[in-house]
Amino acid sequence: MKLQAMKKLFIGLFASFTMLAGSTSYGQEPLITNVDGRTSLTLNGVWKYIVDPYQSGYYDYRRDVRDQQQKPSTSESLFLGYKPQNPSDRVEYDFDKADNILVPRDWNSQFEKLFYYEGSVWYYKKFDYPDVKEGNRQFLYFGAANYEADVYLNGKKLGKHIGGFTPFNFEVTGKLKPEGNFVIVKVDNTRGLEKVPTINTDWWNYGGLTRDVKILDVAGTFIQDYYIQLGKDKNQIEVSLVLNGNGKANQSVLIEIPEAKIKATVNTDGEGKGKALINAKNLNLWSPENPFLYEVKLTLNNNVITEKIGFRTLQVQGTEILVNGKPQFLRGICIHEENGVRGGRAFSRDDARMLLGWAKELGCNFVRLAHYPHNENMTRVADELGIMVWSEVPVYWTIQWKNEETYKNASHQLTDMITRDKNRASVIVWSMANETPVSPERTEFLKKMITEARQLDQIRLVSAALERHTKPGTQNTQIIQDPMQEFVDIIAFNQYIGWYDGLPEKARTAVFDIQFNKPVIISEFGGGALQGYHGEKNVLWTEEFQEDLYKETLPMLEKIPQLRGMTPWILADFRSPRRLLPDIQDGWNRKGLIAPTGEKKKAFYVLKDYYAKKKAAYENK
Ligand code: GCB
Repeated sequence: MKLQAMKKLFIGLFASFTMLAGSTSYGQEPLITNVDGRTSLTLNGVWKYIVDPYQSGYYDYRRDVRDQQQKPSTSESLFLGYKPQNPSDRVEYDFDKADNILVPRDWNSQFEKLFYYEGSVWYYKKFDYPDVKEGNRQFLYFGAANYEADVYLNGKKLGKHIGGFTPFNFEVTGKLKPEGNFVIVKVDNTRGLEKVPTINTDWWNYGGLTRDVKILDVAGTFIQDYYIQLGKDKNQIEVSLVLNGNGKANQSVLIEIPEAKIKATVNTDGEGKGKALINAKNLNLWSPENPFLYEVKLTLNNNVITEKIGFRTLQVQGTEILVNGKPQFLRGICIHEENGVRGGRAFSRDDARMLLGWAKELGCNFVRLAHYPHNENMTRVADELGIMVWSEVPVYWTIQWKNEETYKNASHQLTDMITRDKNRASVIVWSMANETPVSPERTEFLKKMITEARQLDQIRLVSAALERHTKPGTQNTQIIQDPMQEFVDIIAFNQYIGWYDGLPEKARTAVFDIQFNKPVIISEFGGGALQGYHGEKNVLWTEEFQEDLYKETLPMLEKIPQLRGMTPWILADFRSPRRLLPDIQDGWNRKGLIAPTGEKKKAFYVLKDYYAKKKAAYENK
């Protein structure tokens, strides 16, 4: 059907909403989104690896960076896959003889010898690319590499990416051969003071190509990125998109949502960008109770991308969080991106189904994906299951607030997180930080980040996990002394009364004095327990202690008038090098409600009961 002949719904160019599409990832080319909806060749599977703690494949003996291009016949080149050809060729590495490693996966959980390893590992993968379609373009895409990745294709450097939890891509058009291509990536997870996160965290520094790797194959001019979500009005879908390619100017993109009987065109300007408002009456709105996703089709020059997208409105009014106009109580739980049952970083759909399935079993309608952007499967499965999401960047504890590079890094991670997940109805909160010490520089840093987040996305709520303190001169009045309260949409704070602060009974007399008329979420509370260790409730580390802590904490929090949700710490025990108590911790943070074996602890059921009551109380609001 011709575009002109189509019955057009109201479409207008307008300036009022976010232009989300088309941001640049850190040191990289613009990010391509909805990679699962595109033609691709997976490079997941078995790779070869060389552990290189002194980075001798990168630096020479004077610690100068080796030749960036392949220099045959000497070992004085980078580890670029060169094969000896002459008897005098001295090449001191051999990827073909190297051991296998699985991608995606961290290296720590694959090999005991790499469990504590922090440093450089070279990854190598051979692949053929037989069917290069005339005029098409290819991009090498990484879901994430922790923390820095230097990427080479067929012996030539494509670029470098910094930041361990966000995707990146490089154009490789014209660089692929029908046979015998090879990708080499130097991944380095060395911690650094100036990095984001910095050297001190309470989670495992899993290194490696931890998420999917693939070659995306797109048309010469293609839809690189788009935003399709409801704005404030439940009858209007806001669309913005960005094309990439020589033919990007003055194009028409067809948007179809067959189940909503929507067909509309969006025209691009001279820069290949387009915006539109599409009238949409009687949409089946996404909510935790009804996680309905529409199939959305975007067509440019007969090339189609599809994606399942949910539509819902989101607002804060006074102390209420409204989804589709309905007040919510966020029955949440914090989650680390880890599959303790298998060991290592979570990365797959199955991992996401396991973790979010547990959250569902607990009665959750909300999760806090701590403390960094999780893999895309998490937010997609959350969309499917009807679980609202708090998504965070690793601005954790003590970042270098005065370092401009550190800011740039944090800002890029924020941008890429939002760029990747802006079409997920499940995502309702972008979190800027966790437990950052108050100072003027810190506040400036976070305020700048908030401004950026709001420029990218005017619909999601902005927050940060702050800290609370006992008000000086009082016995047990709890206050938040953080100027960030003024700038966030939701006041969120972590509090550990009964664990790091007194015993659980301290909760009985605690009173929270929160000065802002905004919704409040308790972004963390909890205590450690070793699953299977039983005793009196006053014995630390027993399941009974943790159970009692939950029983004492919930009534305390209930007294906060603005309380609109919580995400206790944490769904499952997780690995942390800071947790060294023998026979109890053994390298695990034990605040999980579920053990690494999948066994539930007693406190799980306390929270589950509470959430069942909360759900019933909110049902008729
Ligand atoms: C916190 C941090 C979290 C830690 C937790 C703990 O406040 O935000 O990352 O793991 O406490 O267990 O101490």
